[in-house]
Amino acid sequence: MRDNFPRLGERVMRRLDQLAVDTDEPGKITRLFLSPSHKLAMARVRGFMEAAGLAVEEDDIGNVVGRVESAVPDAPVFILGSHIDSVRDAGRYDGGFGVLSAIEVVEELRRRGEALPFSIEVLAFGDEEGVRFPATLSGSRALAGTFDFESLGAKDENGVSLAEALRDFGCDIDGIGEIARDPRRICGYLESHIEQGPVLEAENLALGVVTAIAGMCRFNVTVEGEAGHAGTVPMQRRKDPLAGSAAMILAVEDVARRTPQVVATVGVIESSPGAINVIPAKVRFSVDLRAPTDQVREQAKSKVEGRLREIAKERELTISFTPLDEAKATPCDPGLMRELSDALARQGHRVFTLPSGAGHDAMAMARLCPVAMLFIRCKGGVSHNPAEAITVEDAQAAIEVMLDFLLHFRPLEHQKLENSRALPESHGSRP
Ligand code: HGY
Ligand code: MN
Ligand code: MN
Repeated sequence: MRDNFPRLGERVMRRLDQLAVDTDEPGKITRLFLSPSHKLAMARVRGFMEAAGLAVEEDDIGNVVGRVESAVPDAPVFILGSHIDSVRDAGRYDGGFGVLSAIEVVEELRRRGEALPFSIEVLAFGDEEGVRFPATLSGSRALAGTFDFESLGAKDENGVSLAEALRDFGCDIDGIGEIARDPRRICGYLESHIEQGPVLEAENLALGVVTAIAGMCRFNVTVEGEAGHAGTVPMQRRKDPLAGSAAMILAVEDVARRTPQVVATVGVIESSPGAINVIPAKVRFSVDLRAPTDQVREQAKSKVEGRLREIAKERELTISFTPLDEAKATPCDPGLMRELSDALARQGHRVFTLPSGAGHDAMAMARLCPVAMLFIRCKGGVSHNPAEAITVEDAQAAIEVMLDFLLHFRPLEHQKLENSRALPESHGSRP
């Protein structure tokens, strides 16, 4: 931490501790999309943005948008940000760090009276994780103009549809289409985020530049058999979907273990009717499958499906697959990567690049504008876990690098209003 630099990292850490209080599960951090704690977190982030001198709005998909105008007329916009929703029993840095560090950077630019040739928007996206509803990245997809309107009908575990939840939250779903940004006006997106992996720590580095974000697909597998009495049906005559699912889950793991760079996770399983003395009738489990390239991921997915169908056939079970969400592998912009690497070097860091196995809002934003990500080391690479941890020194270093990046960034001529990039198509029809 440099002597002549304000200790912004300390305030970010304090604010992240405050944000951690906005939870739907006291004692844990669980902040799902459009939940009461999401509303609390939006109000808290709005307060931080207003204190930093940003003009703040809340849009109709549950994002908080802070904006500071450039003095240059018709200046393009550079977007910073990340997400404020969390997984269940989460850590306190995933997403929130990117939002609060961006607010610190903008406040410091204003404190110094820096006049930049672009306006800045800071986004606190409300739905990156996709834990409550099947879709993910709803907030950033709305900005990119790729929001899937058909996802409005999808329901959460309580049978509440996304459309109902948005209305209950005070959002106007007819306004979602207006959120899309004009790609001709956006000159870039930079997201700072914890690495959620062990690489930077192993390299003894605080920060790294992301090269690409792994693509992912999520789907449910429903296995149906024959319910029966646990005491009377002989083992050889059973069509047990839970025992079958156990074999299938091991097959998912086996395919991923045998396929380089592929990861696959079964995170949720439900069995019905769910009685201790009843052979289950039906089981549903989730699969989250990722790979650095879409081709490898699609090959692995069809291998998994083939293995599961074989097991179902052997055990006389019926099986069906329900796609939930997909996000394509996303390369970061080489030009922004180079600028971010230069900022790291100027700030005295060894330049290190690495891919992201985790998904991020930058995947959606890449459909709108060039994107870059700055990773910050996290202890043991642990994330999606309350043990997630970063240091104040690394938080400070990230803020200094982001500031340096913005002070040196100059939107390419072609990114101003002359840019002829077509507006991205938006998914699906209105409900
Ligand atoms: O699942 C992910 O990779 C991200 O945390 N949403
Ligand atoms: Mn995240
Ligand atoms: Mn996450």
